[in-house]
Amino acid sequence: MPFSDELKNATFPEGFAWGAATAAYQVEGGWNVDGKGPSIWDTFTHQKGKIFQDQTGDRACNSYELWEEDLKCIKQLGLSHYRLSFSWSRLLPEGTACNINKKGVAYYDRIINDLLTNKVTPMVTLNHFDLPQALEDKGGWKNEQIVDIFDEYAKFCFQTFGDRVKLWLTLNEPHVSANLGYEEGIFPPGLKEPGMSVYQVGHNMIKSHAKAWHSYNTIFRQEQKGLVSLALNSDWAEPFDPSSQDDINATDRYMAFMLGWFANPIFVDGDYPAIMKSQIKARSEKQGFVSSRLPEFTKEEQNMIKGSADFFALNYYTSRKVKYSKSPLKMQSFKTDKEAEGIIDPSWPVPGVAWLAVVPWGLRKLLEYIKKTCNDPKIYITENGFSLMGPASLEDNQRCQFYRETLQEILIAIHQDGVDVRGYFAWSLLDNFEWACGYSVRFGLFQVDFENPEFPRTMYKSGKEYATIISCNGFVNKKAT
Ligand code: PNW
Repeated sequence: MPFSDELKNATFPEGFAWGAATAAYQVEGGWNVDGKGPSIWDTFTHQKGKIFQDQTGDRACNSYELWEEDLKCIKQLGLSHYRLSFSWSRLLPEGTACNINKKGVAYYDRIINDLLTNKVTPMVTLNHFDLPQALEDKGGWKNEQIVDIFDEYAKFCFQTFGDRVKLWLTLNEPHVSANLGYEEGIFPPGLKEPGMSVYQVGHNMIKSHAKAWHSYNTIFRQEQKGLVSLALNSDWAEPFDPSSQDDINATDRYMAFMLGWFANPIFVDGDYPAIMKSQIKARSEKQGFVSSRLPEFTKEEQNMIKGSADFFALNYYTSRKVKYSKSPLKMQSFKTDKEAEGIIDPSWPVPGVAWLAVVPWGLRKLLEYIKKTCNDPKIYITENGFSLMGPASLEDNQRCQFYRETLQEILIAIHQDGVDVRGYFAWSLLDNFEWACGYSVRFGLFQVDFENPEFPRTMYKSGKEYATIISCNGFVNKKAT
């Protein structure tokens, strides 16, 4: 997309949130110290053959001990906001409020207070993939009891930290946890139960989110005056062959199965997208199931879920060209239910991790799509980033260009398309433990030297680029490069 002359001097709206994001398991380390209970990621990474070179987050960036170093990074960038997640089992080692770990509370108190002292607004994710192992032992996200247990945890956090934290996300990327954890088995709990658990888990996650939102709304909102949502990831998708009706329909399904699965219940009408319901129902029936493999919400649940978010939190990384892929009925899986295949256009660069084709303009299109399909919500982009294979050079020129182009697309979305974008969080503040890829993939604005026991942080060139954009609230003072 050309960045037109009239927008050359455009700036971001006043009060735009300039952030960077991390997640507890990916940065903290300190996996078994000071009373922390294990999470499913501790269990998973301690098994052989699950993660690149059997790496673990046992130490990660050691942010548990080096928080002050992270704070320095945040200040160097000039961030107005910082997104972190709480380790549920650091706060509640068994997952429930029967046992509260005071040292865990003190750790997050300290982070929150330091941020506020430095005029940085915290945004906190209650659960970013790392479910307490004690809860997994009781069935985890597959067991409906998780809805009440998550609500108890959320209330504990609102009660304990809500006097200072005003931006909350309940869950991170339910699409990713359900698919990678229960369908493909490459994230914990490592199950491969195609076309079944993925929907049950998604269902329980939606209800967990909605119940926690209602607790906030009825018990805490009046006093604390914060906002609560959940972070949804989505690709932008376009038909592979724009003249093929099959590809056009497949693209609709691709978006419905990725974004609509969660966005439609919460932001539209309390229920799954119609095309998702009909597709899974028809295939389930023909496979001999008495009812759809996609669970149904009761009317009461629909009413509880509809409208249970105060803003839209979007994680955007990549785009796809979508082809219709007819799947034999006997094949039962999330992918074959969707009957749509996402393809990376050969002209799109893939500099780091294999799924991440760099398509900055896809973000503008996706923002417009969300504006249209989700009732024009306030949108925070809670993750967006560029990966390199590690260790990566400090001269990360491609990543500099990526941040410039992406932020220009957001400016166009705001000024030309009228999308209500309130903030942007780069993924990530630091190079960190990139889940199944371990430390082989680097997303940071700061490089971390994992070989050095002090885990020194050094700003990449892209960090300087981002800091300059933040200080200008756009590109105004930027000389042509
Ligand atoms: C998101 N995939 O996860 C997460 O929210 C971050 O924790 C993560 O580091 C970031 O994106 C970069 O990966 C994803 O395999 C994990 O498609 C895996 C996938 C997508 C997103």
